[in-house]
Amino acid sequence: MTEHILVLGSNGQIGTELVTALRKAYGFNKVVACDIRRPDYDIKNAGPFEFVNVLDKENLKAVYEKYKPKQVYLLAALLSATGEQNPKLAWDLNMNGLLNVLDFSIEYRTQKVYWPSSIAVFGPSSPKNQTPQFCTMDPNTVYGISKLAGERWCEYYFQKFGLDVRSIRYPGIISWKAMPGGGTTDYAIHIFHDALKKKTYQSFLSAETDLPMMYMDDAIRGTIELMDAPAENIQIRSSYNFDGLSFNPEELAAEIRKHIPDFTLTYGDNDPRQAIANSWPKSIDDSYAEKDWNWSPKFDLQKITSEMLRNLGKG
Ligand code: AKB
Repeated sequence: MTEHILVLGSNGQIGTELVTALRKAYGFNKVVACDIRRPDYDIKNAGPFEFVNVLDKENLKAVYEKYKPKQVYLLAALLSATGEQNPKLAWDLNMNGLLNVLDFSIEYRTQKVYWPSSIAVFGPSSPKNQTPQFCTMDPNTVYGISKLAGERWCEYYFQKFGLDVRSIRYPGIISWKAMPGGGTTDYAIHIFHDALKKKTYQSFLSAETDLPMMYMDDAIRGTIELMDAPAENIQIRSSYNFDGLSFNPEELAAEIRKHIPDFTLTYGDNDPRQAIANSWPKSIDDSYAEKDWNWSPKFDLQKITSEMLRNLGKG
């Protein structure tokens, strides 16, 4: 085993920022960005990069063979909204991508594996407010179904093979560096782009759709804190509930108006993402994350709004 860390799916919204954070923590050349697509930046001058398709076992094995990674982060996935447009591909990528990574991580004795789950594992029969870690789970999107099945596989590989795999159920992640990749929570990013460009935004979710959300800086810090925690503290081997804050489009618009007073928010109708949002929790109880690895978010709605507008306003 070498000191290398692989980030599979490194060009996405989370991967882009996770690679930077891991390189800062573990060394620039130790973190290998891997994606099926060429990144926007100049590959030659930007630290190690490999073209990897997690569904292509030969290709994936060759990267494990080359780096013998001590840690692997698997972020390649189809999200809730795009998953519904292509359910079979979403299942294949989200499920077989995970199984390939779990298998090679055992074969190459990878010390730790990170795989994100999502609030999409919950469904219409799950409690809506302060949704607990353990409760009825009946996801009705292919994304949610694949994440719930993936959680069970992660726990199975931990129990059966001793693989140290760790996971978080991400809420909607709000960030400005890279665009989100086809989720139900994406309105909470698009709204900032349009507020700055056009002073108006048409939301695909209705005014009072409360959803759990988190600022990217908190999500990255939480992910690395979970991975750095002593193994004996990690009591949940499926995936941890992980909370930042909850808000709805109307509350977000009100906060944006403190900076852009003439900002207007309108609402579309009949968007299929509304039904997905309606099936998800409004807020999350993450007391296991708090207890096991001291999780505590730092960004509230005020801070997120000013950071988003400040950073996007520069560009
Ligand atoms: C999505 O909306 O699909 C994602 C998620 C909550 O996992 N952002």
